[in-house]
Amino acid sequence: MRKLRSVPSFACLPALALLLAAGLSGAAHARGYSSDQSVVQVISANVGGKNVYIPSTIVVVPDTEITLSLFNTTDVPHGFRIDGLDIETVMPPQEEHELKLPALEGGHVYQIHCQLHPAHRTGTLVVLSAPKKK
Ligand SMILES: [Cu+2]
Repeated sequence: MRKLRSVPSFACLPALALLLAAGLSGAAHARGYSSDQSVVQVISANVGGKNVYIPSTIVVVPDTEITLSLFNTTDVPHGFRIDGLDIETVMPPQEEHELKLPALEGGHVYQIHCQLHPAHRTGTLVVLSAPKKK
């Protein structure tokens, strides 16, 4: 039987290099990529009889002010509350609504929920860890 050797995989290096270039330098990007994360779009929707946030996990970079563009696709108001930040808003039905987030410290995860209807499905806000300084 042939013995398998553990060989480091270098296949992911080009992708990693692209991510580092995009995330750290803010310089030119390959077509279709952007480092602009100033606005994140989220919708509140009813899927299969359950109210959900789409995306249910929002990922943002640290130390950067972010605007959430919230669109409530349903016919009733829904809440959007981030307990750990003591931030909340009410999204009017069928309307787009902006919520500004302050610059957040990296490496934290926050739960998002509808304060008007606690039974609704929750979301998560993930603030990425800051890149290590050289
Ligand atoms: Cu709700």
